[in-house]
Amino acid sequence: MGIFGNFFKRIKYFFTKNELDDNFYDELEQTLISSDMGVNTSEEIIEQFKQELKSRMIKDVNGAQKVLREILIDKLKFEEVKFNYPLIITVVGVNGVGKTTSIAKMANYFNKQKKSVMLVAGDTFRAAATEQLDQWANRLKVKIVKQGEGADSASVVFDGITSMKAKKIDVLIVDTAGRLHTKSNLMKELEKINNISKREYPEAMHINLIVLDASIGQNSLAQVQAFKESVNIDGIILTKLDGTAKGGVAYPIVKELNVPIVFTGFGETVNDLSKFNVEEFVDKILM
Ligand SMILES: Nc1nc2c(ncn2[C@@H]2O[C@H](COP(=O)(O)OP(=O)(O)OP(=O)(O)O)[C@@H](O)[C@H]2O)c(=O)[nH]1
Ligand SMILES: [Mg+2]
Repeated sequence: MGIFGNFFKRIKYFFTKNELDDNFYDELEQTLISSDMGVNTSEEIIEQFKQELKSRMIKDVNGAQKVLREILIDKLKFEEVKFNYPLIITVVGVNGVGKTTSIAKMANYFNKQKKSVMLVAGDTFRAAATEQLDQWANRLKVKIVKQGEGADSASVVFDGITSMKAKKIDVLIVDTAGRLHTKSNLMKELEKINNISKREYPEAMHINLIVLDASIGQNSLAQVQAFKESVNIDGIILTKLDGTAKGGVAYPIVKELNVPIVFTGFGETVNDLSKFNVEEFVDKILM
């Protein structure tokens, strides 16, 4: 199975098999819904699609496909996130979505751009979390700042920033715990991490990226809403697009957060990460 297999094949197939008749829109809507776009977003896209076809007097399937492409691109399009250095990325998201793996992938990504990287083991909730990040740091030969299980994660971040400044590191990437059953504690912890980062290094660029597992579809939306209430989210890392994910969930997520997808993840190795490119993403759907 290639990247984003299911969703893309289905929409391509849809355009090769259908004429622009009465059933066309209903069936397209069903196709969008079954791609994890959700009912509201699918309806909205179909409405806009109909209006565009009408106002531009497009009556052929090829022309229609191009219009749908434009709409799908437009909905995920943002000005490119430009990284400034020193850069501090705090990675948030619930349990198991791929935070730690994405951090390793980003460390590799920035290393390839000739930027120095340091990791912060801010998930102090369990010992294994620090060990896991430590293993990645060793494998990638990047520096790591850690304390261990039960430590105050904001204090690990404080250490990280102190060390980042002393060693003139370009990119600090902070891992965080993701347990929602301690939601209010978790959110307070994230707030504290954010405050300390900004206070200790106001000249740096600070961003919070939320990691979302595309393979769980609409459930990602509930996670987004929970985080959005408490932390400022600057961008999205959409992971596990290599599995059974259909990719359409990107649409309601981006609409809810109104921030761009910055990276996509599509596997378990450090190279399975791309800077998000909206045209490429949509062309896998349609072309
Ligand atoms: N197929 C696939 N697997 C992934 C991807 N990203 C992460 N994983 C796997 O998902 C599992 C969880 O990844 P982690 O990075 O540990 O997730 P986490 O969010 O840090 O989890 P916690 O620390 O427990 O909250 C691991 O088995 C990863 O190898 C991806 O893009 N594709
Ligand atoms: Mg983790």
